[in-house]
Amino acid sequence: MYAWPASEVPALPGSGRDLSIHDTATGERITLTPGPVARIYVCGITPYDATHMGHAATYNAFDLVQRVWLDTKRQVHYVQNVTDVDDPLLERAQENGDDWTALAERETALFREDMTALRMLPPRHYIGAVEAIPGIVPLVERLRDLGAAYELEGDIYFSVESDPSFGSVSRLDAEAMRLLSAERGGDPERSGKKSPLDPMLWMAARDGEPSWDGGSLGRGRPGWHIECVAIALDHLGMGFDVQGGGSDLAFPHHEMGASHAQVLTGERPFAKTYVHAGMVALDGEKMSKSKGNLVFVSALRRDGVDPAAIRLALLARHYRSDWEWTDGLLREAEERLDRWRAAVSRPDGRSADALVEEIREALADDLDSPAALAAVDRWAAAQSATGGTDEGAPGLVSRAVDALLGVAL
Ligand code: 5CA
Ligand code: ZN
Repeated sequence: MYAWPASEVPALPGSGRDLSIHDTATGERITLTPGPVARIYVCGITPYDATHMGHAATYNAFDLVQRVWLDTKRQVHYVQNVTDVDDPLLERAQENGDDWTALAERETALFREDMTALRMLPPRHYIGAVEAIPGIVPLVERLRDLGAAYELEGDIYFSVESDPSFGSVSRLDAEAMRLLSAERGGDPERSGKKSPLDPMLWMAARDGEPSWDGGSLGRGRPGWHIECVAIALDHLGMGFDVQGGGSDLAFPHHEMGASHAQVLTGERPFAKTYVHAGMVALDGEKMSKSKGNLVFVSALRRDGVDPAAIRLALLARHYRSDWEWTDGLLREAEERLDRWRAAVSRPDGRSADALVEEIREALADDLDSPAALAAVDRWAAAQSATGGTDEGAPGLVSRAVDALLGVAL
């Protein structure tokens, strides 16, 4: 499907630094050294409700990864999916007496608008689960032929025991895996499975639910993890640079995806690095569609909030920490935006060459966006206190803030 329009990324003098980032699978910092074309897969939305600040924070983190890579003069091959058929989407449509395809299309359209307004760079390939089905079916058939998948009452499950490296993404113990599996879309209680953790690859058609021709699998619909594997393998291949998402995807989603792909291809790794953003909460609880404690990007935009201020509010928190959304954070971001805009609106100013390097250094250091904001704050404060005579400085700051932080001044 189509994605959304790209905002221009201004070129900056000199070159950026290689990104050092926390990798979930090793628990360590890794300096990423992709080839001339960096490859990244970021898990997309399940479109049954509007984009909330938690989603926006996660996509902001991976937008920064791209911007750091672009600043090192690499191209970026970015792929994102849309889980446009899955249980929560069908359940929500049923509750509201809505058509599930209309719901998915409406919420995906709103997501595109939100991403455009926030200046998130679009993926090169934006792929829906439904359109990926013809590519998913042969993968499930191959897993079955390899003895890594089995049938249970018409449904097809993946056997986690078929992957000797299962567990290497999240490094959780069996009990933690079991709890998270139950919480996040798995069915550890279903009897007849080889291991309680085994995830579904193909769900046989249920009455009243949409289903597709699955060839030798029979009619049905795809499981969640195989969806992202099929799309990533099709558009990026094995060994791509980064798989990203919120920390709630480390297990089971990214663990299972890595296992599926590794068993399918006999190669490792699926992604070279697994990067996870922290969870954004509201009133002490993780913001989630199922709990309903949400602040929507589109609602703020409707209230007249400048999307650049929303983006600055996201940047004020480190991507890896869990944090709480507050109205105060948005007010601080609006004030910061005003200060920065006043500082760049002057015809000349304090030299900004060192500032560009400070922003680059902060982002290369595990995407330390709060440190990058602090550096711009210092420049803006000095600019309004004493000024300067560098005619290129305000323009350079605008371009750097746009190129590296996605904020249009
Ligand atoms: N469609 C799947 C991924 S294939 C999915 O998880 N969709 S989602 O709509 O539930 O989430 C989209 C992205 O937002 C995921 O990366 C998820 O980890 C992230 N996310 C969801 N809730 C939050 C939150 N409260 N804070 C930060 N990130 C979040
Ligand atoms: Zn995914």
